[in-house]
Amino acid sequence: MKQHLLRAATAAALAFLLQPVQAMDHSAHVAPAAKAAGQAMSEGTIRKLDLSAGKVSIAHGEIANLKMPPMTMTFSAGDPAMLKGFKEGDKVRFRAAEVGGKLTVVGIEAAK
Ligand SMILES: [Cu+2]
Repeated sequence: MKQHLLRAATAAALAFLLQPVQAMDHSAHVAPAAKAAGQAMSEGTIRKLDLSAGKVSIAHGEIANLKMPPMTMTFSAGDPAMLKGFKEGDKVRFRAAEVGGKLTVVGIEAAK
């Protein structure tokens, strides 16, 4: 029985190793819309969250598309619902853009 389980595990490991490389490329699942448009994500840490106001303060690294150096600042959320599930101190990857003259987070995800 043990021998049988071991053989099954080995087969599974082999099958995993033999997968095409793209199948293991998890980045394909990250913000497909942003990726498709060639839009870079920025990195940061959430400092403050205000779901009712739809605002988020982020200590962010360089935001290339906005030509912005690293700083801590407050963004509007394109959709306040996108802030749900995040908390202060969370490391995130996000897409910021100027929307109607306001610096806005248009996409956000947890950073690993
Ligand atoms: Cu900034």
